[in-house]
Amino acid sequence: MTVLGFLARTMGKTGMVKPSSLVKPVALTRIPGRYLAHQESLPKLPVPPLKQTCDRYLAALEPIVDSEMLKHTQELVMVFQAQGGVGERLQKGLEHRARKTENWLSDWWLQTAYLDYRLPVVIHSSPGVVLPRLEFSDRQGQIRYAAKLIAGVLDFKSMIDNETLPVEYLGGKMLCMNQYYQVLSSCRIPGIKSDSVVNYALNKKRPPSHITVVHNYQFFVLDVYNSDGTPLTVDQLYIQLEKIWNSSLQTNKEPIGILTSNHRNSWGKAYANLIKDKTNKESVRAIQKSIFTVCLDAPMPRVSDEMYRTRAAVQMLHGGGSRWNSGNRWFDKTLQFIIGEDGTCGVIYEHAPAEGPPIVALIDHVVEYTKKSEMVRTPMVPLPMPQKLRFNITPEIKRDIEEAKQNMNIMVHDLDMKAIVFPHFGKNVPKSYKMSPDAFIQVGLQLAYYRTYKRCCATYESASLRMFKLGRTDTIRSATSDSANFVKAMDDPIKQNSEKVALLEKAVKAHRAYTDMAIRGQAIDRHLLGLKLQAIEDLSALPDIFMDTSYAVANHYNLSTSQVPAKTDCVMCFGPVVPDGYGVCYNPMEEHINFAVSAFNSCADTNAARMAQALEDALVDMKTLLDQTPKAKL
Ligand code: COA
Ligand code: HC5
Repeated sequence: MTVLGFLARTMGKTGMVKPSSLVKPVALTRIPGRYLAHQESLPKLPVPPLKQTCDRYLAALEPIVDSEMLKHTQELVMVFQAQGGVGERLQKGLEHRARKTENWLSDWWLQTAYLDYRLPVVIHSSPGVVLPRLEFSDRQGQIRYAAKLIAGVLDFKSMIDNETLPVEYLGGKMLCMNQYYQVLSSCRIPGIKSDSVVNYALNKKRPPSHITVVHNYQFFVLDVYNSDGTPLTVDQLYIQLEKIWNSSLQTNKEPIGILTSNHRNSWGKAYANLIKDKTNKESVRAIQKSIFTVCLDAPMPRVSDEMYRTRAAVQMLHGGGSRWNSGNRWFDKTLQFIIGEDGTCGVIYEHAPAEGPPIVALIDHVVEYTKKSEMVRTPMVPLPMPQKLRFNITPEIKRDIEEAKQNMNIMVHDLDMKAIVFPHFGKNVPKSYKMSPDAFIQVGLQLAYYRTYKRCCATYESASLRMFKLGRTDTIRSATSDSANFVKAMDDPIKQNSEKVALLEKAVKAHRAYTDMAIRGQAIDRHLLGLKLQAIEDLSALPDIFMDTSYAVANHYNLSTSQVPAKTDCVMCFGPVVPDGYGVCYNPMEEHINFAVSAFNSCADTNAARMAQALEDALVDMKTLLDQTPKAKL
């Protein structure tokens, strides 16, 4: 893991208004009309004032480093921001970059957070989404649901194509919609040192008209549009899927897709070798170009109802290992819908092109669509057999597959996951106490961590920067001095409840204030990253503040968290970003909250189930504290 942890990963140029050099190789056209007008009206991401970031950085360190380290860092920061010093010079460089680009951060972010990040995308980068359990448990149910789902995605796609997607808002401000144009017909491509992303949707002349379907590790091209440009109907899709299913009954095929789960450098090398063969190259290209991928998964081992969500979460994140469904994927594909024969359904997506919210908006639409759409059998013209993608497996490719299988199985064993429904309350309770639900949950996480480890840790929460053109995310640092004061007081028998409540309120307010600052482009993390990258471009040596232990501690996120709200009652999940950390994703509904907590089994100090329990207890105890303290005192 790099010093920056997740932060060192990136995002970049997904520019669709002005297409990026990273988004290759098709001829990109400007999207005319509404979309462009909307995009042009968005403000540019600001570069925060240098002194503000320096002050806020020191404040953010207070709860997570000791006083000696803090004192040392204060001195370094003073030198860094001194008049005529290196900070000022870098700041000017950043301001210049901001003037001449649409977004000073987005290319850097894509590159650093994603394309240069070399750990496997599986667990370390790609998030999963588990849909509410479906009622089917056989092949027919699986195919029927897959047909409806595909039709639902195509329905959503028509809104993207026609530019009729409703513009989204956050805090009363319009959001950048660019990410919606990046998720279909796109794919990550491995490289030896760095990856890239291709997007075929931007080719308006001949956009792709097929999806890929994978069953028993065998990939198929399924054309989803009729020759007149209308999408296939649910019953047409059903018939086509049935043909695919019936011609991929053998279960002894090489799981070629598992190559995509490997370390990026290894996969980059294997990829170069794989596509030397013309047939392989064409097959890979067909997957990369496809609008999205549908994985028809084999049933997984049955588990108790209590364990179901956890098992489904890992099926989405990694597929269960080489014996199960891990080979039934192309992990570089931006969007993969997983439909298990046993009714377990969900999504895994490759994170480079987009954040969770656009993916979840698409999922919400598809889930509603599948509820409405009925299969009506109508006579129709026969459709051609979907084309099976061929791969020539040389001994070298076979070796790469075996290596990828082994590594995947190690990762599968190492992932410790616990998905829970927090049943006691949802957004309703914090709201009734006039508190931000998200801030309440984050303070609960701080309490859970403090109770477990008797210390506060660097904590990351994703904040959307989509108020700005091509905006992605910044960091809400949830460990604040105010949250530290509260978590230390909460279990202190000397403290009165009224004092604890006052500290809780203060911590929640501080978190909400940090959130407001972050979504307005005034948080510290992307600014510090920008200054650091500017230094790499301009200077021969990194300024001392970036070589400092405090900076390493600040970027070692033992808690990496994200709220992804959805209308659908689904669970979202991702892996930790440091070896001794937790990944916590939550979807707060009105009266309950879906959480997924991940950790690594190889770390003796972490335990996902224990943290999930600590979180449940913390939130319940916070509510009890509020309930027990007379209103007059609040
Ligand atoms: N009293 C009563 N109600 C309150 C309140 C208060 N003091 N503060 C907030 N609320 C209400 C809000 O009005 C809102 O109401 P709604 O449920 O009717 O919409 C609700 O509580 C939720 O607000 P809050 O919990 O404060 O969070 P938020 O919705 O503003 O979200 C973030 C906060 C950080 C998650 C959001 O700003 C963000 O950035 N989201 C994107 C994150 C992201 O991109 N994640 C994925 C990364 S891949
Ligand atoms: C479907 C849920 C996706 C959530 C993914 C997410 O939150 O990704 C974060 C992106 C960012 O830039 O903050 C990264 N994180 C998983 C490490 C929190």
